[in-house]
Amino acid sequence: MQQFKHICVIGLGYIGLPTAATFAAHGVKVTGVDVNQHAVDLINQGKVHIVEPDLDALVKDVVEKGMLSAQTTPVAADAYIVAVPTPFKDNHEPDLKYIEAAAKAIAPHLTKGNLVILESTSPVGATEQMAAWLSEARPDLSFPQQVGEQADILIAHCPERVLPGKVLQELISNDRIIGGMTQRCSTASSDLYKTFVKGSCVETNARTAEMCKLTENSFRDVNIAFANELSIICDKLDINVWELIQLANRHPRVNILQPGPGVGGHCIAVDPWFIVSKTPEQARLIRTAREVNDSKPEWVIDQVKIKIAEFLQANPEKTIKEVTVACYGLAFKPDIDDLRESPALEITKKLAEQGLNILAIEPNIYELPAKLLSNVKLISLEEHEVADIHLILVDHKEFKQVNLDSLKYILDTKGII
Ligand code: SAJ
Repeated sequence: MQQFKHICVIGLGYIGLPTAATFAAHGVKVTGVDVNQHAVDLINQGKVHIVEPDLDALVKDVVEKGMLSAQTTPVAADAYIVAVPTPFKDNHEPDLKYIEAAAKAIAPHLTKGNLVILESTSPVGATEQMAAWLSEARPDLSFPQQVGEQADILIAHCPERVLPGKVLQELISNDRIIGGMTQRCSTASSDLYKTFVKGSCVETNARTAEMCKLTENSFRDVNIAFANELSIICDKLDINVWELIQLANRHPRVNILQPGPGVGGHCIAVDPWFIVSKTPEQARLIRTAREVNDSKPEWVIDQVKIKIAEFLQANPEKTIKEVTVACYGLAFKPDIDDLRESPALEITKKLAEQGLNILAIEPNIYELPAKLLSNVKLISLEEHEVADIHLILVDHKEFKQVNLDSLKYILDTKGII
């Protein structure tokens, strides 16, 4: 079994930092690398720049023990883990510029026997591309794409699959897909992850590992799209979609997910496009699911307009400028403070742009993001009754604890009432 005493984790975001801290807590010395100087400084003080349960205490502990330190450039190490973002460009084509930059930063430090693992969610072929960038920069070393098992440098794709909000638990308990470019690459990667992974380390090749991660998130996206489409159909047919799904799910082989205001976050709304961009002709269902989920916020906004019209008809003394809409939740999913790619935030912003008075109720944040206009005011849940229209966008636990049933003009996109 290969021993890894010192590793370098490139990218200290939502995945890289928890991974770095977990290795450090299990006896591996970790140098964390990030281009964000502010994040590096905070980590070196034992603090964190992202919100994830228990991460702050873990980082503090491993930094104090001298097992984790951060800097802006890589160093020589036994293994490198690349956990940088893989966004898409305007045309939904994956953008590998951060992987390229990471490969170029690692390359000068590589020595024979090193392992380089790509953890970032990536389109099929990205690991081979990373290997090509590394070999271009280091013609003195051999790589798996050139000499197979004899390579000086071992390369694998081991996608992260942890759920935001449960990252520290799932890092340890989930099975890990290990996609080595050769068997030796897979064996070395399994050895590394077995430092802390309690689930199985399941070995395959790099391309299958890439596709596996994309498949998992596309599976969820397609299933959420089904639920979202059902909710629109049910609205037309005057059927309660929540009751319908509950009833259908009583069938032993049916398990429909929940509709909502759209799909947010930086994974499920992004990763399916990596399949579509490689195989546009074939990935018809996957593309349609993305389109269904992406169009849901507009449908919600149309529903709000209908509710406002009803309200104004019943309250002719009011003008549209005087109508107040309370938006319950801004985060991209329940019980977190993460507003990135959030359909709830997008809907709130678009309603505000139409000149409506918006009251945002988001128990997980203390100030509104700058991109919301001044006609949006953050209020506490206790003050909710001042609003005319009530729009539930996120099923935060706090919202389930108050009685909203008696409110007259209410739109519940999450089925909490
Ligand atoms: N959503 C629904 N209905 C549902 C479930 C979710 O509308 O029934 C919405 C949520 O509100 C949210 C979005 O989907 O806006 C995504 O939330 P999520 O909880 O399904 O997933 P993420 O994005 O937080 O994390 C996913 C996970 N993937 C799968 O469950 C297959 C996680 O395991 C991955 O590691 C993560 O993506 C990632 O990093 O790729």
